[in-house]
Amino acid sequence: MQAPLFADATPIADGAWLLPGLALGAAPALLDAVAPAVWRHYQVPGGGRMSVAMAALGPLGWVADAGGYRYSAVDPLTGQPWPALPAAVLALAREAAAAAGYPGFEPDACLVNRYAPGARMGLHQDRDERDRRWPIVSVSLGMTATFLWGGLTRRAPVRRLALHHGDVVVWGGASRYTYHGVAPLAGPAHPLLGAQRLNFTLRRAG
Ligand code: MD6
Ligand code: FE
Repeated sequence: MQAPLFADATPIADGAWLLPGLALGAAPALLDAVAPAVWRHYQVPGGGRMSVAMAALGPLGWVADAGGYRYSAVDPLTGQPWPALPAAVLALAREAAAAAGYPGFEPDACLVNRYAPGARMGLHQDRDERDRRWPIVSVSLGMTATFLWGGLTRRAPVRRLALHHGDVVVWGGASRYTYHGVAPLAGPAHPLLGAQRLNFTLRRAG
């Protein structure tokens, strides 16, 4: 692993870094950016609905429908483009990616997940993006979550990692297809955001 460019950078696995508090400065811009978001609970192939509410920002948004999962330039719910990714958020994504060893990252999609207490995300891989060489930059705001970090197969052992308000995780390289999820949200409300957690994942999808 290379010498980190961010003093508090903590290695998680090969290609994956935790950058504690790196997003604190960009939090107001992130909250402004999602203010106009239209939230929805996507249906999953099994027939149920996700407990996490989702929205998207930027040129491409991740959507789930009867045809599966894909990226779309328009919101199927509104027929409109997704709200824009503000410059401050793009700057944060570039800074985080560079700090983790991925210079030149230009995200074109940001999936936003909103968790109420009890909401969770099952173990999954993120593999709908075209070019696996780009990492994913994940920003957490609000209540602390327990992130589940598995391995490259569904049955690999799972580590538990606390993600706090302002924390950034970057992963790519050998970790790009790691199985991961989020345990049911629990614990005290956040002083600023109340009883919820927001997670922003910035990606190069197209
Ligand atoms: C979440 N995050 O933290 C869910 N995926 O709410 C993800 O599923 C995720 O944080 C890929 C890369 C980073 C992530
Ligand atoms: Fe994911």
